[in-house]
Amino acid sequence: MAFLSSFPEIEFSRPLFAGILGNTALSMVPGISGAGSTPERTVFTPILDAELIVKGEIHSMGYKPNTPTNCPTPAVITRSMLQLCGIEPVFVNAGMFNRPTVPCLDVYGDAGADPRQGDAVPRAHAIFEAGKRAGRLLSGCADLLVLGESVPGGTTTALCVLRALGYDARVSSSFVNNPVEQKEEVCRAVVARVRESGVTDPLDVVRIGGDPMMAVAAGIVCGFSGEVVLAGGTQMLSVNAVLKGLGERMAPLATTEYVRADASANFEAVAASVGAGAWYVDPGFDTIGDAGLARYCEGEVKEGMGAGGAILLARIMGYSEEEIRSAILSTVLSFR
Ligand code: AAM
Repeated sequence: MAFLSSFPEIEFSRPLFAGILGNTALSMVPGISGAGSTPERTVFTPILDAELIVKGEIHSMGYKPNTPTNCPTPAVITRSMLQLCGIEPVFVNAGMFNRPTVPCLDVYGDAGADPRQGDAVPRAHAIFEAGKRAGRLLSGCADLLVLGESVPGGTTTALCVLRALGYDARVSSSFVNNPVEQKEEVCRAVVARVRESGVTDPLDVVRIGGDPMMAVAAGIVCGFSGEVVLAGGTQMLSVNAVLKGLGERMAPLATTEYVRADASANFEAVAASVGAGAWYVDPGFDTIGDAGLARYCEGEVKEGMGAGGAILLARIMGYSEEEIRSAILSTVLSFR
């Protein structure tokens, strides 16, 4: 594939990147998420991803937000692109178990609970409204908002919400071998609870079986006055599905070729049935010169922390494919 599936015709003068940080208790269930070196550590990955992007290194904890096989976090890619573009990112704390280590806009949400045991996001409606306010606030700073996420376990909650909203979705994974059966087990429980309760409001579906990022991201898209690009894979599809169900505007998606090519998921088909446009970036990690990034092409990590959208942003700001590739490589090497 070409570096970009097509070149976006977006007019903007003041771009901004925002990363939404959130937790779901599901990421601590062994086998669900590879977005961290152990299941227990996955809950810190959003905090460490943000710290890495802001500071270029990690001081607060003695480990990196890499995968169990030490494949580099996609936050390294996001960091390199924001440095290249000279963009100071903003982070939004949608709801986490622990306090972040960099300044964040805070909607005072809670970490998502295990949706098999009760409501995952009891205050979904309230944090959606707070997200709207955050979106209005950011409208004063930018006319283009690239919105990423870091929510380990978030592909499982995305599956729950997409299915409960009626989409024939299969979601991606941070692992090469997608733990499909484990995700289906969670999804069956959520869909059954949604059906029993008879809810139809998409924010009620997020309340029952989603994660805090979804409600906050949907709110930000509603509140922001300029263009928004949802930077992410199947998790950001679930945000568009929520927006569509609410009758609100959707945002085009930007993700990597590695998500599109994931045969265990059906990103393109779901994007088409939701009715959202998508751009795909293929930074050619197989030939970039780093063994960890090369594993993205085999299906490890694939995307995250808005990495695909950050690459797209650098490209539409005028940086060449080679400038982008060499910036990514040098950041990854300095983070080893
Ligand atoms: C975010 N940080 C990451 C990472 N992500 N660090 C390492 N690997 C990743 N894949 P799953 O549902 O399998 O946990 O995948 C979703 C997570 O993977 C999200 O946090 C996403 O941003 C990405």
